Formats: sequence, structure tokens, C-alpha cells
Amino acid sequence: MNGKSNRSLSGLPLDGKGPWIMGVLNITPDSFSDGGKYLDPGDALSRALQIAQEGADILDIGAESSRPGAVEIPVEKEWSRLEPVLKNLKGKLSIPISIDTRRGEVARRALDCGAAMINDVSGGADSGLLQIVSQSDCAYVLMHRRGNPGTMMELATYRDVVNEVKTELQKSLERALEFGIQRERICIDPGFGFSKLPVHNWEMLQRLEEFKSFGCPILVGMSRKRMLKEFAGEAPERLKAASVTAAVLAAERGASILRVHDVAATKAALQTLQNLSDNAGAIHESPFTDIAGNS
Ligand code: HH2
Repeated sequence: MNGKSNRSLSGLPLDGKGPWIMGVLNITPDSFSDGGKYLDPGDALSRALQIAQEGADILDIGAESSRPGAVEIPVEKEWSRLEPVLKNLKGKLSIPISIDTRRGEVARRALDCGAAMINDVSGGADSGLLQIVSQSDCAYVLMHRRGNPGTMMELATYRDVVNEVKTELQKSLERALEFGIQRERICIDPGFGFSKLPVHNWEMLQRLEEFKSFGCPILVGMSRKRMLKEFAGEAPERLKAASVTAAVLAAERGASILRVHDVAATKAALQTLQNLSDNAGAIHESPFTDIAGNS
């Protein structure tokens, strides 16, 4: 595959064969894609096992929506959604669990329940969370966004989105390092759709390789987002096709972790890409290829 970036992330038991697939499980009533579907802990458990069975390398569980305009919920509400699911999953899942949270207290309890990664969409806004992560050995996703769900779309003003996001991510990264979180545990994420208009998202995808300069694995989450809905529409099959294509393009440009809802389809697409690069030489040298290039 082209554009390989850093494929190791300490804190997670993953092989070095990325890109890895992070399957999304939202146990919220209001997430933009799967909101309300997995509120029942039994349904959440079934979906988690299905995500692993479809070939995900990581399961990302979110209990508070972060979409633009989402209503913030209290810590205890977030934990009351997570706790039964984490307890149900104990000993049943073959892949590591990531928790999509911006709060230190939720991160602390989730790590105690066996989570291996903290996915922080606030980019380290809660110093309590940075403290908790620094005291553990978990992997940490540092995502870029400006503001919060209420304000972030007003802040989507950039002259050069890639350079500005990189500068702001660099500041957040330095803060995380100052808290004692080792670089080898950190994965960066440009934050597609978070304080970005579709035009910004497309530019970030086009220039994704520029984010390799951090020397950290890059996580990309474009699955089912507005940037894709704008031209693919809301019909599930079309949105799935657009999401899988976006994941493949990100992998080609160096993403190490792809955060997706459609795990099986993304897995098949990545395997196709991998087969193509593994067999590129063999195809070229095939004795069955005739002079016109047909086999
Ligand atoms: N996107 C969403 C949530 N968490 N985490 C990372 N690291 N990167 C992302 O792009 C990202 C994320 C939003 O998607 P979703 O979970 O489907 O919706 P919601 O936030 O409404 O629950």
C-alpha cells in the first residue's frame, strides 16, 4: 500500500500490519448515525461481538454524542451507559476496547474496567483526562477540534486548513507530552467534521500525508459524515459505498487507523488494496499475460 505511516502504537496489542479498523459502537440516543440503536446493554453486547467478528481490530465505544449541536450530558449519565456494557463485555471480546470520551473521570473508570485506549475528541481539553492517561499505559487518540459541539461549526474558518490544524494539534501534542504521556502511545487525528466544513474535510483528505510529519499513527474518521452525505445522499447503500471509498483513500494516504461503522465492507476493501500491493510484481510478471496485456 502507498503512503505508509507509523504502524506501531504502544498500549494496544495490534500487529504491525495496519491499517487497523476501529469499529464504532455508539450507546447514545442521539449519535448522528447509530443513535438509539444500541441503548439496551444486550443489543450493545451483540453489536460489539459482531463488530469483532466482522474483522475490526479495535472497538470504539461512545456514550456521549459529539456531533455539532449535541447536548452535553453529566459524567454519571455517560458512565451509566458505559458501565453495564463494559461489564457485559468482560472476557468476551477478542479485540481491545477504546472509549470515546473527553472526561478524566469516565476514562479512569473505563480503564479500570479493562479499556486499552482513550479516544479524546476534545484534544486534551480536560487536564484531568491527560493526568489519568499519563498514569496508565493505555493508547491515546488526540483529535483536533475547535470549541465544543455548540460552538465548533462557528469556528470552522481557515485560510490553510491543513497548516492551521497541524499547528493546533502540535500545541495539544506538546501539552499531552508535558503531562507525561509518551509519544509512542499517541495517535493523532485531524478531526474530520469537527469544526470543519466539507471543503476543509476534502482538503485534509487530499493532503493527509502532511500529517505524517508528527511521526505518530494517524486516525481518520469520515464514516457516514456530512462531507459524504452531501453528494452520496442518505440512502444507506450509497452512504456505505462512499464511506468505504473514503476509508480506502485515507489508507492510501497513510492513515493507520480507520474509524468506521461498516466494518465488514471496509475490511474487504482494505484486503483488496493489500492484495493488489502484495501481488503487484507477480501480476506484472505473469506468464499468462499476453502481448496485449490480457490474461
Ligand atoms: N468522529 C465521531 C466520534 N468520535 N473520534 C475520533 N477519533 N475521530 C472521529 O472522526 C470521530 C470520533 C463522530 O461520529 P459518530 O461516533 O458516528 O457520531 P456521534 O459523535 O454523534 O456519536
